Amino acid sequence: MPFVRIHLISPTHYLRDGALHKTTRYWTSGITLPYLKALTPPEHDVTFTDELMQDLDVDRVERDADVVGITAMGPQIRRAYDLADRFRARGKRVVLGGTWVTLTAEESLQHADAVVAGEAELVWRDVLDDLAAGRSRGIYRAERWHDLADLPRIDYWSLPLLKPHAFRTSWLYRQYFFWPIFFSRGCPHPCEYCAVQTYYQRSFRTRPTDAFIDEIRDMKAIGAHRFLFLDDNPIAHPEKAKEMLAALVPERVQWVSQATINIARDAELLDLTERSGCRILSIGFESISDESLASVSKQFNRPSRFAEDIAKLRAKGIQVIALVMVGLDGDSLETFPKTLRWLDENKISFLKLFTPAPYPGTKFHRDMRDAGRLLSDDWGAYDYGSPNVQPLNMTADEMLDGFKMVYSGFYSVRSMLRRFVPPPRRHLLESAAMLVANAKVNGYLRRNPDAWGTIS
Ligand code: B12
Ligand code: SF4
Repeated sequence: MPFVRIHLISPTHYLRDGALHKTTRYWTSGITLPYLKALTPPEHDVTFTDELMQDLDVDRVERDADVVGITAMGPQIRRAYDLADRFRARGKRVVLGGTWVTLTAEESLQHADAVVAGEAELVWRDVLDDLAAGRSRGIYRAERWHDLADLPRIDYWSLPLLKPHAFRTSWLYRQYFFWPIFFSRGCPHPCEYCAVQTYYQRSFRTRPTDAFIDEIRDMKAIGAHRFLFLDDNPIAHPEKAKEMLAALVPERVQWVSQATINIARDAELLDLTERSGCRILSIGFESISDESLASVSKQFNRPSRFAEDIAKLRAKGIQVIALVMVGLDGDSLETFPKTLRWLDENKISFLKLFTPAPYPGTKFHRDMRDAGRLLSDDWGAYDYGSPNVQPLNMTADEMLDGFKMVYSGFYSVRSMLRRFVPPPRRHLLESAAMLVANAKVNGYLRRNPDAWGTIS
């Protein structure tokens, strides 16, 4: 096959004034671009740009690339389509892939020569072969899920968010940076708004424990000791998770992840979670209303047990980041102050607040469309702070006012004092880092009132 020059792009999203959103603030580093590069047959040349942190040199891509590969999440899709259209108009062959694209494959193909729907592992080589030969099958979807064995290693130093020099020279930066890795893919739960379970069709797989631990050791060898699991729910198969965590204990690392609250409900799992070095968990509580949870099929979450579960996590020295949605069908105007009180009382360390985001392809999107409750079809507005769905028990403006009240209330100095004083006795440094993160969001929200929906 002829040699192909590929440029991969993770675009950013447009701000309301049309400017491009930029940040270096995120501590959540993805691996999509370095991973796709590692997956590419070695005869090709691959470069990439993560536009969230770096500027895209459009002229250089037009000059130097044959194929442009673009991924996108959430509202980034609008920028992804714009870039795809532009590069195609300049004669480049364009491939689109990723979560959003997978769930809108036909639409995405209108902007690309090829679309990878689902995982790239088993089809990427074919896509490149076809494009190099001047043909395309359109939508490429692997016939089965990859078994997650023998995965390629990424070049860790090329992570877009990482500042290699700072990592090598600054103790503070080394404490702050989390190295991304994943143990599992998918999630078997039925939450109807969730793009992850839709993309993976509720399947769930884990990597072989040995291979996962090998990678942890390789990363430790370059100085990594704090890890970010990119998994959406690594404990979905508790016995597999226990096997992996038990193997992680002797590695003496620290890690953070997303997980369901079920992690607090299995004593052995929770014990291993603590002993293997877990410091922070992002938990999708979603709502303190049973009715709201039922409206999106997330009844496995039980608000009546949340306080007890959070207390168990805090007793293990684990900081809890709460993911919460406001404006669901069981919510009323009273839900907002109640939610803020609940967050304060349970001493939640950090909050990611969402208005319902009906991502295309999900059941939630179909239901809202069929009920005539979608307020926008501009994908660029599909972030977590816009009124994309007509709420049932309030107006869209009331939902947004409540959203802002909870967000700014949570990041107010008063709430920070209630949540962090007195601090938990264990892992004081982690609490201090969380407090600083809260203070930064406080400042960020005041400076960027339009960016609330994409704080991640
Ligand atoms: C890390 C991460 C981030 C980081 C990214 C930092 C960075 N740029 O490095 C941060 C925190 C910034 C982030 C932000 C957001 N994120 Co995010 N993020 C993730 C996360 C946890 C991991 C991504 C990753 O590295 N995965 C590992 C790689 C290997 O897997 P992958 O990306 O799926 O890629 C595979 C395939 O999909 C495919 N593929 C993917 N792209 C492409 C492209 C091409 C050309 C090809 C051929 C193949 C291909 O090939 C890969 C191998 O099989 C995912 C969840 C997840 N578990 O994947 C959510 C996820 C992608 N994020 C999501 C969302 C919604 C967002 C936000 C929009 C949320 C918000 N607040 O509004 C923001 C966007 C902010 C913005 N500026 O626009 C959603 C996407 C849903 C959707 N329908 O689009 C996900 C799935 C989370 C979720 N639970 O819903 N995110
Ligand atoms: S538990 Fe989380 S990842 Fe799993 S389906 Fe529900 S929202 Fe999605």
